[in-house]
Amino acid sequence: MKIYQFKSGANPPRVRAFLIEKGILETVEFVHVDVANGVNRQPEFKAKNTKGTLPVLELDDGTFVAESVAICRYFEVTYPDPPLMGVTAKDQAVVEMWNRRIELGLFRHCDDIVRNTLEFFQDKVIQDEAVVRVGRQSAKHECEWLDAELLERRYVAGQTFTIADITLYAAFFLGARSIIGSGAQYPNLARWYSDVSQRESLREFA
Ligand SMILES: N[C@@H](CCC(=O)N[C@@H](CS)C(=O)NCC(=O)O)C(=O)O
Repeated sequence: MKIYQFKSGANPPRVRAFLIEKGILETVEFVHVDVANGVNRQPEFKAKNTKGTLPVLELDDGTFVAESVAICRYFEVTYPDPPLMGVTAKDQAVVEMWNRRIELGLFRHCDDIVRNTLEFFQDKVIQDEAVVRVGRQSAKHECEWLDAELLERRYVAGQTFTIADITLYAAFFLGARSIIGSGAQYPNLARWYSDVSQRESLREFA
């Protein structure tokens, strides 16, 4: 079993953090792909994932699985303990709801800002200042909403740490950290961030 990845970025560390939380990082062989030199955009890599993105899981039967959450799902089913995606039908639905809300909300807005501002993406996407403006405004609204949501919960989806916390941490890595600033305006989000930052798994975001 292999995972094609690179050290930085926001998505490969989501999967590594998930594997560390499960205590199974060592069961996987990591293959480094030279994204800086566009190796992921060349035919050899695109034969594994036509989107050219990372991470990609290669199973022993030759199946390729892209998309961080899909890769995490594979490991959740094959190594159920500790659960990071809920156990009962209700818990699984609640965790998925929160993970999607974070991924389609704050994470996406922060990702939009990064892709539309960094020089690295200049020849890869059409950069648009309007997307950055809307992204900043939307990210701020998401932070306000999440701050209220976290008033009575330790973690994003309830009282236990789940994949939704890893996704929110990835959004912080992408830029939400600078949006909440000192945290004075977002005390619950700041408390959540300082709490989860203690976890060894999240040091993968660097
Ligand atoms: N939705 C995908 C996104 C994957 C993605 O965009 N990965 C980035 C790294 S964070 C990538 O491969 N970037 C290199 C490129 O687009 O050339 C996931 O959840 O894994």
